[in-house]
Order: sequence, then structure tokens, then C-alpha cells
Amino acid sequence: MLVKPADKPYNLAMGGKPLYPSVCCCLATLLIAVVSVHAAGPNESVSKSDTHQATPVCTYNEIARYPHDSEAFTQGLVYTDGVLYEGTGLYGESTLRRVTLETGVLEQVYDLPAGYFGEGVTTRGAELIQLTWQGQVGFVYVDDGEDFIKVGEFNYPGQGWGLTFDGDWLIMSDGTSSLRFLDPLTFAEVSRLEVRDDGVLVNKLNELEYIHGEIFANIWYSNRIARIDPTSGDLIAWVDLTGILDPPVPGVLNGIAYDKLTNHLLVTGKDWPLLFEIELVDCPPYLPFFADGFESGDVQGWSSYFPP
Ligand SMILES: [Ca+2]
Repeated sequence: MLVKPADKPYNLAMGGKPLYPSVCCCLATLLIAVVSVHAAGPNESVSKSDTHQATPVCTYNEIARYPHDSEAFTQGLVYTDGVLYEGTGLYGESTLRRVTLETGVLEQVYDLPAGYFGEGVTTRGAELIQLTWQGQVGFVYVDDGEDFIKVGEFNYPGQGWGLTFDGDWLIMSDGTSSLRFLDPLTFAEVSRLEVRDDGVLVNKLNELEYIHGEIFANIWYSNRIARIDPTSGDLIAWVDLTGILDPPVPGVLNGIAYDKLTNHLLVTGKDWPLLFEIELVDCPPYLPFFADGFESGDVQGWSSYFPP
């Protein structure tokens, strides 16, 4: 029997990850943010020297808000060349979809087999890649404008959570503090990166987006997004989206896409009725070594293999 989030806060019957945060978790997270000048991962204890510099916390300006399918259990979001793709989860309900940003209208939907719980989605040239949570399989599709056509599969150990592409490597989260870098041709793991906030591991890295040479990651059960240096794994800043959906719904923030033409982020959450276009403010600048404009979804080193 499938357990929907409206029926039960934790899908323990599926042996799965809990779907909604508890009030305690939210209060604890808030308390950490208030009492500590060192903003840390929401699920980590904080024990640092006062000589350490606090991690900056970015805020945001809302540019626009768009309708979003309130039954879309968002697990992946990517915006490429003006096209918004979304992956949704839950057993028997998982999809890959192309969506009109401004209206939220579903242009195209691909239903995953009922035994797969869809997770992160990214683009790699003309192809879309989608993870599954515990299925240990990823799917490769092409969008021919009318249908999503599945053209391949690959396997990986453990769980699949978020996915993005930096032009050279696929970057994948698995619910821990690790990010895996995968060869985009063979899908073999080539390296791992541990993510830390001032030395403290940041767990539950979820939906990802590669932006201006940085990795942005939703933190599961949190209203925060981590900006991660892909070389060191160190946090550059937090992005605090607390209160962006008012009134809130039980589903958590999960979905980051990026419009490189406007430098705006597109963010939403699981079963959220709205998708927000935002700009970051009070933020440290993007990493200085990256200035050629490459973003997730573009093809850099692999262009000879994946024509646009
Ligand atoms: Ca994304």
C-alpha cells in the first residue's frame, strides 16, 4: 500500500525517509540560527571557536511568483534555455515533466514505473537525467518536443537524491554530507566531496544546482540553501528562504533552478502551490575564478559527445 504524505507524516511503511519536518525540528533549527553567530548545518551541533568568522547568510528579493502544481512532490528542478523541467517523487506518482514557467501548465509528462521513486533531475546537453531514491538506477531521456523518450539507464550504489551537471561531471547527493562526482559518459563515480560549514559536516544535502561555479544545495527539512565551493566543499554562504511560502504547507523546500540570463533563481517545494523567481541580496559574490558564464545544463568538455 502506498502512503501519501497527507496520510502519514512518515512513510515508515516504505522504510522511507520522513516526509515532513516536526515542529521540534523547525524550532531547533530556528534556535540555532538565533543563538549562534556561526550559522551551521540545521542538523549539526555547533562547537566552534569564537575566532571563526560566521558564515554569511544571504537573503532574497522576490521578483515574481508563478503557479506550481500543488500535487507535484518536487524532487528535481532545472531551467535550460528557457525551458523548465521538473522531476517528482512518490511511488506510483513519480514523473518527469516539462512545465510552462509563467502558468505552471504541464506541457509534457512522463510517468515512471510505479516501483520507482523519482529524485533529482538535470540536463546534459540535449539529454535529461533523472535519479531514483532507492532504486539504484538513473534514467536518461531526450525531449523531442512531444514526448520524453527514454534512451538509457545506469546504476549506482546507495540512494539517489539531488543531481546537477557542471559541464564536466554530474554531481549527485545521496542524503549525507557527501557529493559524488560522476563521469557523464559512463556514470562511474570519480570522486567525492565532503561539505562542511566552518569545519562541521552539513548533512542531508538534497536538490542541487550548479550556479556560477558553485554548487547550491537544498538542505532537507530546512528553509536554507547551501552555497558550496566545489573544490574544497566549504560553505561560501547560506541562503535563507524562511517565510517565502506564506502560508506554508507541510511539504518542504526542494527545488532550485537558475536562469542565467537574468541571474535569478527559481525555487519551489514539495506540493507547493507556488514557484518563486528570486534574486539573492546581502550575499558574498560568486567565486571569482569562474567567469565564463557556464551553468548547469550547458555542455562544456563533452560537446563533441552530446551535440546541442
Ligand atoms: Ca536543480
